[in-house]
Amino acid sequence: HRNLKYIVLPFLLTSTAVFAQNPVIQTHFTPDPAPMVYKNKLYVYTGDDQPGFDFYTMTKWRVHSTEDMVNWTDHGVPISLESFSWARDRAWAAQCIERNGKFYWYICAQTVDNNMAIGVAVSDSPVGPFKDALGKPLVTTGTWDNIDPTVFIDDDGQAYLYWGNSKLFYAKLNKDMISYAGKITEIPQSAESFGGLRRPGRSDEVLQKQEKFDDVYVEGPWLYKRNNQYYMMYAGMTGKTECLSYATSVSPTGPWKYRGKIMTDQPTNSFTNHGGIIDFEGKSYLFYHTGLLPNGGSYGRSTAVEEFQYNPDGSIPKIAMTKE
Ligand code: FUB
Repeated sequence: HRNLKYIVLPFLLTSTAVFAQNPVIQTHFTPDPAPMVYKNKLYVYTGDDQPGFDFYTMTKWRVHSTEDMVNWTDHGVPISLESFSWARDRAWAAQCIERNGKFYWYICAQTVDNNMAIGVAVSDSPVGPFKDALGKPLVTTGTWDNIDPTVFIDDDGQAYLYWGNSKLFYAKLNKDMISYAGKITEIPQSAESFGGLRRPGRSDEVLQKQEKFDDVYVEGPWLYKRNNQYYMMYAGMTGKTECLSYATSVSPTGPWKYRGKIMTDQPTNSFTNHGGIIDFEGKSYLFYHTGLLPNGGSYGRSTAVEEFQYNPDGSIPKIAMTKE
C-alpha cells in the first residue's frame, strides 16, 4: 500500500478510482464520512467541501462505494440543497441506513428561517435517485442545535436518531423511518458520561489543562451496537482541534459512560474531525476526515480510513492517522 496508485476508469455514470493511500478518495473533498454496508459493498456517504471558502459553505452530498477498501466507485451527487425545498445553505453531515429495502439518508441543512434542521431523503437504491421524503424537515426546533444526525436500528426493530452540536438529543423513529414517536430527549452531559463538562466561561485553554477529562462533546455523534454494548463516538474538543472520543452504554438511550479518546493530537490539517465506525468483511474500520489533500484544510476535508482491532474487553484502542 505504500505506493500511491491512481487509475480512473470512466464509466457511463460512475467512475472507479484506486486509492491505496489516505485520503481514500482524492477526486473530490469528502468531509463527514458515514459508512454503510449493504450486500457485500461498503458505501460512504459524505458532504462536499469546495476549495476557496473560509467556512463550511457546502451545497451537496456524495456517495462512493467499494468492495475491497481499495477500489472506490464514484456515484456522484445524489442529493443537494436543491433536493430539499426548505434548505437554503450548509449541506452538513449526514448518514444513510437501509430498512426493508429502502434507503433513508438523514441530512442537516440551514433552513430558509436561518436555523439548522434535519431532513430525510428516501430511495430504493443505496445510490439513488433519492427524494425528500417529507417535503419539510423531520426535526426542526428553531435552533442551531439540529446538526449531524446519526441513525441506528436496534435488534428489536426500534430505530433511534441522535444529533446535536454541544447538546446531544435523540428521538425514537417510527417504523416508517420518516417520523418519530414521543418527545425529543436531551442526553445529560457530565464528566462521567462524555468527558469534560462544558461550563459557561471556561475557555478552551482551561479545558485543555484538565488532566482527567480534557474533553467535551461537540458534535458528530455516531451510534452503533457491538456484542450487546452500545457505542457513541463523537467529535470532542481538545482545546486546539476536535478529537474523536467515545462513550458506551448497556442501552441505546444511556446512561452513557465516557471511555476516552480514539483519535487525537493528529496532524490532520483540519479543525473538525467527524467519523463513523463499521465492520466490513470481518474487519473493523474507523472512517474520519482530514484536510490533507493538496489545497485541503479545515474547509477542504477528505475521507480517510484506518483498520483497527477492538481490545478483548470491547474497548476501542487509540487509533493513529496513517497515510497508507
Ligand atoms: O461539515 C460541516 C460540519 O463540520 C459538520 O456538520 C460537523 O460535524 C463538522 O464536521
